[in-house]
Amino acid sequence: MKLKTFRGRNMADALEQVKRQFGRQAVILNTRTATEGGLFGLGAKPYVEITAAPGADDLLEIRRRGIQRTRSVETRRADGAAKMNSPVQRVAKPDASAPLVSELGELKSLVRQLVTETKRDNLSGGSGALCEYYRNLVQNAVAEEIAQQLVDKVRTELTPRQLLDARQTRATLARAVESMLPTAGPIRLEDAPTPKIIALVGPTGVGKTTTIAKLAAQFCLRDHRKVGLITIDTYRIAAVEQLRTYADIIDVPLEVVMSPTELKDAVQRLSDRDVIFLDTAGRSQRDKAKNTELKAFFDEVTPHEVHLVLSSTCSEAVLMETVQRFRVLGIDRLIFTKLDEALGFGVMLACLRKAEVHLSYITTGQGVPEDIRVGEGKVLANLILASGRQDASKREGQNVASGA
Ligand SMILES: Nc1nc2c(ncn2[C@@H]2O[C@H](COP(=O)(O)OP(=O)(O)O)[C@@H](O)[C@H]2O)c(=O)[nH]1
Ligand SMILES: [Mg+2]
Repeated sequence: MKLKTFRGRNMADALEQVKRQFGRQAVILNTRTATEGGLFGLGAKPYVEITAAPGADDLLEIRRRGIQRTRSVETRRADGAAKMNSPVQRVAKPDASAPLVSELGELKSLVRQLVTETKRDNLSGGSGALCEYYRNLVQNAVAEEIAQQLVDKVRTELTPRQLLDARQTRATLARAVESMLPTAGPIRLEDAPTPKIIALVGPTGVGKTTTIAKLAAQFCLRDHRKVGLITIDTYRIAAVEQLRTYADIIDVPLEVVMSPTELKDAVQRLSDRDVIFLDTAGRSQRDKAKNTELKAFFDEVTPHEVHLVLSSTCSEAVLMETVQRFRVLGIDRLIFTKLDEALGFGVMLACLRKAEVHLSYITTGQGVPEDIRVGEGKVLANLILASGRQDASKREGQNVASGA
C-alpha cells in the first residue's frame, strides 16, 4: 500500500491535495498540525499534514491485475554496511488471497507504527503542536515535571479541535507559563516614605553594582527622581571605584560606609533623596558568617526592599542554595542577570516557584543603563517557550522591539 504525506495551509487545502492524488476513496491515516518559521511563535506559519493511502478503488484495481511484487529485504552486515539481498519474486495466486494476506501484513505494521507514535505523543504532551512545545520547554531547561504540568493544563483547557490550532495552543501555553511566574513589577517609590531604601545582595560577580548603576540611571535620568547611593562593599577597593565612576557620570551622591553606625549616618545625610540604592559586598553563597555580618548593617537601617541578585547562567541547584543562604537577610525580590549568557530560561521558572519570591528585574547585557527591564511574566514566558537555543540577547531584543 502506498502511503503519502500531504502538506497544506489548512485542513481543507491538505484534503484537496489528498483527493486530487488518491481520489474520494482515499484513506486518511493520520493528521498533524504544526508551525514553521517565526520567532517566539510570532510570524510562525501553521500547516496541516495528512498521511493518506489510496482508497478501496485502488486496492481493488491492484487485486484485479494480480500482484507481481518485487521486494527488497535489506539486512545489515556486522560492519554496518547495508547489503541488498536478492529480490524475492512472488507471483500472486489467481484467487487473489495472497495480496490480501500481504495487505493485512502491511496494515499490521502500520497499526504497530501508529501505536508507537501515540505512546510517544502521550508521554510528551499529546497533539503535534503541544508535543513540539513540550520539547522546546525541556530544551529550555524547564524540568520535565513542570513541562508535563503545563501541557496537561493546556489539554484540559482546550478542546481536541482547538488543540489543532497551533496559534491558540501556543497562546494558551504561554498564559499557563505566565501564571506560574510570580512577578512583582518595578520598584515603586509611592508605597513607602522617602527615601526608600533598596538593597541589592547576592554572590560575587553576579552584577549587583552594574544593576544598581542601571537602576540609578533610570530613576535619575528618565524619571527625574532624587537618587542616592551607598556602598558597604569595602572588601575590594576596585569595587568602590566602580560605583564611584557610575555615581560621577549619573551625577548622584555616593556614600562609602564601613560599619552599621556609619550606614545610619549616611542614610541621614541622604534624607532628601527619593530613593537610596544600597550596594553590598559580593559574598559567596556559602559564606554564612559574612551574611550574618551584613545582617547587622540591615538591622541598623532596615531596607524597605532587599533584592537578591542571581545569575541566570547558574544551575537550579546553585540558585536554590544561594536563595537559602541569603534568606537570613529577608529577601523580598529576585533579580536575574546575564540572560544574554543563559543557556536555558527554565531554571528561572523553577527557582521563582521554589523560592516563592517575586521577580523584579531581568538584565540582558553589560550596557548601562539600557540592558535592564522589568521582569514581566509575558516576556519570560516567551523566552521559556522559544524554540531552539538561539542567542538570548537577540531574542530579548525581539521582545523589546515587539513591545511584548
Ligand atoms: N553579560 C552580562 N554581563 C553582566 C550583566 N550584568 C553585569 N555583568 C557583568 O558582570 C561582571 C560583574 O558585575 P558586577 O556588577 O561588578 O558584579 P557584583 O560583584 O555582583 O557587583 C561585570 O563585568 C559586568 O559588566 C548582564 O546582564 N550580562
Ligand atoms: Mg559589586
